[in-house]
Amino acid sequence: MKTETSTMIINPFSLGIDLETGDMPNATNHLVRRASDMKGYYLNENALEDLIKKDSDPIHYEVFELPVPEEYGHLMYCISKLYPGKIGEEYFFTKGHYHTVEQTAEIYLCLKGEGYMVMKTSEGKFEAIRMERGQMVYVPPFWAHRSINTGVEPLVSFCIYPAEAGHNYGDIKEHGFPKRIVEIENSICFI
Ligand code: PAN
Ligand code: ZN
Repeated sequence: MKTETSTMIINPFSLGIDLETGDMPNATNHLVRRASDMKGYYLNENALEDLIKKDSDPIHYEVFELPVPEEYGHLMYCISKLYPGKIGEEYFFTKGHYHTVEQTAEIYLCLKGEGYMVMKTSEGKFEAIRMERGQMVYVPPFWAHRSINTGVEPLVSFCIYPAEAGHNYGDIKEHGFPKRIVEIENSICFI
């Protein structure tokens, strides 16, 4: 890990974020994940293929950021916007990841929508915390995390984490989380 002495000095700045919609007009980085980027993540592969064909590979979620140096001492921040919907019975979710620097935490402040943050550790612990407007979720160091939209509007969160954290998707792509969230007879169920 880099030390304080290698932290780049930059000028202070500010930017506007629409707290109702999550819009960040000055964002310069825009990460888009489409349905086709989610192959291998959902239980019902056929339902995902149908969605990709039927809706011309729709956007699944987006991340907006105005980046800072990815160094110890700086704080990265972004807006995460996860659209509503289901693949089969399973609610839309983000890929989910561990931070590459595992001893880095993250704060999610939910601005819009409703859902859950599911989290796990490599020792087998699992947690699911409800997300709704005004609710903050603290993801401690060492916890992999994925947000899941169980509502009918986009699930929008403002995220802050140490800028050197990095993203490690490998374990989640292969093993997922201990529980999935599905709709059964109009109820949200963990399976
Ligand atoms: C978030 C996530 C964002 C997209 O900014 O990166 O919600 O999810 P995936 O990265 O799992 O595709 C975050 O947790 N950053 O560390
Ligand atoms: Zn993260």
